[in-house]
Amino acid sequence: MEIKAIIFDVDGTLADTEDAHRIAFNRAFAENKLDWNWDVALYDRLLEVTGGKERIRYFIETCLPNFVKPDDYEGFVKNLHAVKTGHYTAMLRDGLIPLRPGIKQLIADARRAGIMLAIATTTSPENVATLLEVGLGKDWADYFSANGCGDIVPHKKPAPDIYEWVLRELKLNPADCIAIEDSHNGLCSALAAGIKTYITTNPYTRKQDFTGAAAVFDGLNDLPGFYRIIGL
Ligand code: XBP
Ligand code: MG
Repeated sequence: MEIKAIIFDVDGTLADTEDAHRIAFNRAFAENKLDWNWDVALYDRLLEVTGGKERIRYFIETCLPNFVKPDDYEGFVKNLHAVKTGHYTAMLRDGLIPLRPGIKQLIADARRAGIMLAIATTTSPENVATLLEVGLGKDWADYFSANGCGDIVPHKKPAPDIYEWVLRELKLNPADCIAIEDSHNGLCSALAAGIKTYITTNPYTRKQDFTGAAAVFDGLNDLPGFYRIIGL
């Protein structure tokens, strides 16, 4: 197989972001005078649902049976999530969330080899832009031929929508691409779009089910080894 494009998940794959997301959610709750606290164990469970707004709704539905929803419930969730995004991007701008080892080199090597790069994530365009501007530099967007983020598709991962959107943008068949993911939901999404998928685990996803993955790594520290396995 000749790899024409590498499609990257963002959260957990390009950077270990989930704890920063968790802290940002907690700051948004405190700022909105809500006595909610998502600790690591609870967040681990809430990660079953992708997307920040969807995760807040899931928490309310499953953990707060007595919560009285405000009249504008959608607006309430949207506002809470916007405040969370503000806290999260501030942490990114403060340089608290570096790219994972090997990522910058992999991107440079792929570009040199003429392989297209793309993003397929459930997180917001704002979060992706801030992470990659800090991690790769101001011209980061020039590196990516498709940038699939957040709410541009109706169904988030594990649905295949975001990967299908990226494939349309790239004008490539699934067989021309590989995906790099960190989670079960991400794997299901990429596989459902027909894309061969490699996993790099992180502390939140290490014990998840990766049946169907082409290979599972605990990181990309050993890039030559990774290239051998993926056939580059
Ligand atoms: C990541 C997510 C995201 C982040 C929060 O999933 O589920 O929801 O946790 O980001 P993936 P937002 O890595 O599979 O894309 O709050 O911006 O949604
Ligand atoms: Mg992920």
